[in-house]
Amino acid sequence: MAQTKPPPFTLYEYRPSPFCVAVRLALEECEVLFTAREVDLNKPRTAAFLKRSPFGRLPALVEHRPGGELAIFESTAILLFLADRFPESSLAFDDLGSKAEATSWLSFIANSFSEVLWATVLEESVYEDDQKSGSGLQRSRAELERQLDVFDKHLARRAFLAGDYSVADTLATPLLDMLDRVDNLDMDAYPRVRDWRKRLRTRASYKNAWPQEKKS
Ligand SMILES: N[C@@H](CCC(=O)N[C@@H](CS)C(=O)NCC(=O)O)C(=O)O
Repeated sequence: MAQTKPPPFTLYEYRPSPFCVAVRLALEECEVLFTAREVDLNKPRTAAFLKRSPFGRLPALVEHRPGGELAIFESTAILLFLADRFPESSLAFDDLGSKAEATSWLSFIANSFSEVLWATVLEESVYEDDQKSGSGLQRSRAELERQLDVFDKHLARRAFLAGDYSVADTLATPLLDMLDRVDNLDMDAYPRVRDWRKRLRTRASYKNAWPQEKKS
């Protein structure tokens, strides 16, 4: 009987995590086959998993190579690895300049934008009243709106953060979806961000990321 080869990648993920969604999207952008393994955050991580992701966090990606496995943790590291690993894909960089530009935006999205967005969502819709800090929410909300304004102005001259579609947009995609969880955010004030989000959602990677589920 013919043996079918297992997919060359395994993605360890926690489905609701935007960082895991971004890696799934990147794998779709590269059109590579992978096995998805959901990790239960409530259970202790196995020693084998901690070898792949030393802090026990998701996502982690493993490439199965003839000489052994290559494990990568941290979504930004995984996205940059895939961009280099698949030079024919939409994630690949044309040259050092375009890599530098995309990496700048990727770093901002991964650090400043994601931090302020999480802080706002936690304060507004996750924390109990006794955990909330009114001044903390005001600060993060104001900073979130300031950042959206900068993105909006930046996108006046380009369709994606670094001109062409890049890993920065891949990581931004699930984080922009989190804006739905921010109370009374008027996206009409950021029309280019709204259109950018729409563009990202029409990509095949977004539609194909979860084959059994229909995407609106
Ligand atoms: N900076 C990390 C963040 C990953 C992260 O925070 N993952 C969460 C899920 S959203 C996690 O694994 N939490 C479990 C834990 O910290 O033990 C990345 O970009 O990959």
